[in-house]
Amino acid sequence: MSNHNYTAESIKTLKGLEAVRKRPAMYIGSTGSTGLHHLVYEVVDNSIDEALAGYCDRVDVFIHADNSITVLDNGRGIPVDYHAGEKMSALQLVMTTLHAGGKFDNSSYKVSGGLHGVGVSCVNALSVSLKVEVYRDNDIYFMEFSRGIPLEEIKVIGKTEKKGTKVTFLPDPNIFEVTEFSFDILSKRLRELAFLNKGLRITITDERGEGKNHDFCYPGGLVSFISYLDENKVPLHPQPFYFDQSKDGTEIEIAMQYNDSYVENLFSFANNINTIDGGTHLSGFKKGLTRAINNYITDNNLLKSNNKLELKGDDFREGLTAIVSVKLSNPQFEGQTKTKLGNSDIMGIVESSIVDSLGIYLGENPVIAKKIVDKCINSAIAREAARKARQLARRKSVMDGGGLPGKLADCTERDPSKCEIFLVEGDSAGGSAKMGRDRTFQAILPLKGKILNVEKARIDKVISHEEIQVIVQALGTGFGKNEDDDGFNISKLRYNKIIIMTDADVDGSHIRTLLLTFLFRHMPGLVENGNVYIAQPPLYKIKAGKEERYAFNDEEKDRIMQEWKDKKNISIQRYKGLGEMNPEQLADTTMNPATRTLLQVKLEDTIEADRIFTMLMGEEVEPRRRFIEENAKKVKNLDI
Ligand code: 0RA
Repeated sequence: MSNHNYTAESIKTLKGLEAVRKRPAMYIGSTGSTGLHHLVYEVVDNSIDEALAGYCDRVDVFIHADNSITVLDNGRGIPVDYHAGEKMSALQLVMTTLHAGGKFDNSSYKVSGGLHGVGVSCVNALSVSLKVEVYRDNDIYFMEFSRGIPLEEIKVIGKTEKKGTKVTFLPDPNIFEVTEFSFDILSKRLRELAFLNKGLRITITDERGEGKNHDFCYPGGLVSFISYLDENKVPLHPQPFYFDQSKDGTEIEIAMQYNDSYVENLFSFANNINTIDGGTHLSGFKKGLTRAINNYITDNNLLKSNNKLELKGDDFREGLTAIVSVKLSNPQFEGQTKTKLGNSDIMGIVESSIVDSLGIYLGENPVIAKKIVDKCINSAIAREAARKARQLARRKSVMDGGGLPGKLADCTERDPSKCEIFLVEGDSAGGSAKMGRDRTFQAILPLKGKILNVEKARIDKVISHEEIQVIVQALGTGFGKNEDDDGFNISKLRYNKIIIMTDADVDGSHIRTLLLTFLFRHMPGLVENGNVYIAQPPLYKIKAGKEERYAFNDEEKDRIMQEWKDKKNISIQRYKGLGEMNPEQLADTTMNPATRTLLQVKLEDTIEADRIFTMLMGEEVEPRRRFIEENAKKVKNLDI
């Protein structure tokens, strides 16, 4: 530092990075785990920009033993020449100025830039140490920074034949609440990036502990992505449909495949960012899909025997997995979380391109086209049946009076934000729960037996299932697509917390999974909004004389046994069912907010969640068998 010359410019850049350190969340979203991992994406995005510009085909990421990260690419290398206007090297400028990247490179469009797109200088500002090596013109250039401040001027430290950039950084523990990287989180995003940028090889190596390594490279791009998403599904046609187009600096890529399930699975990306709230590219895709298939049906007169049937948008997407990825030079992201694409011209471009290309594909593949059209027609028939079943259910509930199910023990509070409902396995536990609850704000809905596995059932069957009707009535939200007359509406939810309470045995797990499958597939809004919880009843009661303790897992039981090792007459009761507890015990251990533990169900990764539900609950037996074989060793308490 002592021999470093401060210029007016370097002071200016310092001010910029100071702002990042003062308000890190404004730049990287959070200072928790999400923000920490975002640092890696921010550096990787620069490498991917090099790949998109055609100069880089490999990115290697390392998690070192001390939780520092290295990102190495074989791109052009960050420019190193002296920048007269700014009175410092280009490298220093890139590393210390917010949004410096574009200054050098107007010709190639920057597309990545991450969700926050703040650049590598933010990573620098938020790292205790950042070292960068640039391989350019046969020299190795080096600079080191601490909290964004250069430790010395740029220097050449050796010769090389390589080209590229290597950035190694250690996140600042004064900024981040968490400083441990998750291999799984990084690996998932890097895999996604490899799918989205076909042919780019991305590796990740974990040097901590036993060490781990993944190597991703997909020459098939989105087609490989579809195969990954639908690994556990039965496809309707062997190869995904694929289309790409590059015009006026805008690139559109679409891959889709129908499978024999009833689940619609659409993913959209803009500049490699998962636009979870969709936007113009996704709307354009949906419109184009509807038009293309409708054109085919009309041209081939395929609705003749069913001419009263009206196909709706949803009908064209039943059992469809599709990915829409666009790359454009001026993305406009909208919405609170900036995950919705707003560029209006994209809608028409995507729509017309899919109408044309899918139209040609259907024309050239009549056997596949017939399967797809049949699937759409069957969906419309089922939707019509579902509408009738729903009307019937509504009429029945009106005749029952009030519209609330008879077996619901409702609470007296009317403000939903204060209310909770327990979905309880079995009448006997339901009875204890009713006696143990605080009736002012806790409602109890006992469920008999196992609800329908909705993963294998079409909407008409789901709607006709009695236990599901009872749940839907109690929750008050309605269910299904919003565009239907009586679709899911979260503002009508009658309870802020929906608590699944099942026995701690195999049947209980099954019932919980069935309930979660229903909620995830048909009321995903509740999961996204954090309304769904799992009750944690104790596994053991440990008694010594008059003293009683509860243990919620084996470790806790062992700890209590250790503490009590000098006591006499210790007895352990393993609770198999909620019904074995009396109402006060159930209330104390599992229901009373002051003493209970609840697990909140969160949806962090929609892609992984879909794969798991399909694998556990879907038609294909083989993937489930593989999963059971791989995981059987981990099972501790299996009571058969
Ligand atoms: C500015 C301009 C150019 C490349 C880069 C930055 C660049 C940054 C990073 C960060 C990690 N890897 C990177 N690779 C490249 C263009 C360079 C030129 O025109 O030669």
